[in-house]
Amino acid sequence: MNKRTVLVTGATSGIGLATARLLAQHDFRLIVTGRRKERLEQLSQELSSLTDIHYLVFDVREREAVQNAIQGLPEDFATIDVLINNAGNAHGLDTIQEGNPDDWDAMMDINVKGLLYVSKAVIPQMTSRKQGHIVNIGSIAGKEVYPKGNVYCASKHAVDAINKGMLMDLNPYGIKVTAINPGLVETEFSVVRFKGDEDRASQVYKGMQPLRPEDVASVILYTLQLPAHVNISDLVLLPTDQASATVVRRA
Ligand code: NDP
Ligand code: 8X3
Repeated sequence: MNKRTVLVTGATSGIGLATARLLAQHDFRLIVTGRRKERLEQLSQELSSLTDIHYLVFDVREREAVQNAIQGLPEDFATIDVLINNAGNAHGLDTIQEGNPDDWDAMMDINVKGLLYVSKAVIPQMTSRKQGHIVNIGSIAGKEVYPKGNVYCASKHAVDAINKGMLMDLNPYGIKVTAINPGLVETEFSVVRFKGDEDRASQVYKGMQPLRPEDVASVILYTLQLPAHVNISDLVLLPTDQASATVVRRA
């Protein structure tokens, strides 16, 4: 079988980075994206002995830049077999009355509209080939709401709805659509949420064992390796220490 080409958004850190590293070891060619060019350059160097890799620098919020980058891919990377919509973050953890509208904009623009823009740029080639697989990284926050999670939860509930909609609309084309919804994963996520406050970020995982980004990557790989007639449409992945968005066993 020919190697499939996978486009991973948000591959400069956390889940996206771990996924790129794992897929490179398993017969996938890679297009990695993000805003931090130096990290993408380093990753391309790191993985180039394992697989063909190409990187694209864009902010998923910029619709035209997304479209131009994907349309401008060199010929040998132009056919995308798998899209992993991973780029995203939480910005702030505040009550609705205290929330910062700039944070709300960031979360809706990146987690929801950015995912749509990238999907819009990739889906036409999948529908025309009647083949493809889209993996959307949602969250336990897309299944439940927790105090002060309001807008981040709304953005991930939107991803949940978009995943269901994609599954229906792309069904006639034989395209697989998968949502992976992790609970607590220790990445740069909380550092971004708390605007660089590493002490506060580390408190999120205090006394419990969170998922590692590699754990999520291994589940993504599993969904990509299933036979052609099998699709995981929606999966929640929690650390053993976590039972829901708000129930976490801590030492
Ligand atoms: P990280 O902060 O470690 O990684 C986030 C990635 O998203 C980075 O590569 C970043 O790249 C990219 N990104 C963020 N904003 C933009 C943007 N505007 N344009 C392009 N790329 C962007 O966090 P995680 O790995 O944890 O997060 C990955 C996904 O997993 C997110 O969708 C998150 O919501 C989800 N998730 C995370 C959980 C967790 O507990 N960590 C749990 C459940 C879901 P760059 O800054 O270079 O642009
Ligand atoms: C990230 C997990 O619980 O911080 O999506 O919302 S949580």
